[in-house]
Amino acid sequence: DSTESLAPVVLKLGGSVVTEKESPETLDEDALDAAVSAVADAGVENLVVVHGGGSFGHPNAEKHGVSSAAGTRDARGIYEIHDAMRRLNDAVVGRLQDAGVPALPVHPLSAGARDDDAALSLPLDSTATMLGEGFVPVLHGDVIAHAGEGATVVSGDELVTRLARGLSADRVGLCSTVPGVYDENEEVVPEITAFSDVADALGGSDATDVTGGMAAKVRALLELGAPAHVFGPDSLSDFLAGEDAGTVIRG
Ligand code: IP8
Repeated sequence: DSTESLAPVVLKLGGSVVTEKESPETLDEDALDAAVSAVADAGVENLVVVHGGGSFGHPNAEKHGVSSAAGTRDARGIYEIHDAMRRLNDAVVGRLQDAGVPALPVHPLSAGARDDDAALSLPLDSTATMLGEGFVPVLHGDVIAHAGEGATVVSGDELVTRLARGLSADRVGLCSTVPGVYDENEEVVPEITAFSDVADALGGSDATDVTGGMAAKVRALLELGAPAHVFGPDSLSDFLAGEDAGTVIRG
């Protein structure tokens, strides 16, 4: 990549933050407004936003039996999943623009792909050029063409990893509904520098993706090459102001 000098901040807004997870295709208006205001007030230069699906996209993916490993060749089904995520992206981009943030959409389906080992490729020229021109690119979990599978899901977390590495991000923020990574006593761990710091709480050093989100997430974030902060909506302004928020993961 020829995009090394930009050193952006990559912020993921979890689907559980911006939508009401229990009601199909419903925005969490208050939470979305609060997140949008925090981004607008912070005025971070070189910001890339990624959002997940929450109550958008996931139900459609489930209906068509599509995950990041299992694909479909049903173009209508693929488009249905993409369209749900695109409509959520429209809402996020629209609200950011209404708040004065120069947000623009980037749709992974149109640019990314997986090879037959499921490795993700996503050219970053458009995102990097948008950043260079002062825009705030807003990507989203999506479906993408996958060699040998048709199309599969690409999660917001995978996009964060790709963006952080490919753009040599300065800092990464993952804003979800939990205030950080918990220890055994459900206290937020302030800093993780090795998986062994949280192995007991997260289910052992051999735990892989199947045991669920956090262990795999922490492992991926330790490999990122940029400090990653895992925090809840109340800490979004702190993170954007450059302060430590929630759990800081430094590999
Ligand atoms: O919520 C969802 O992205 P995620 C993408 O970050 C879908 O896993 C379901 C199309």
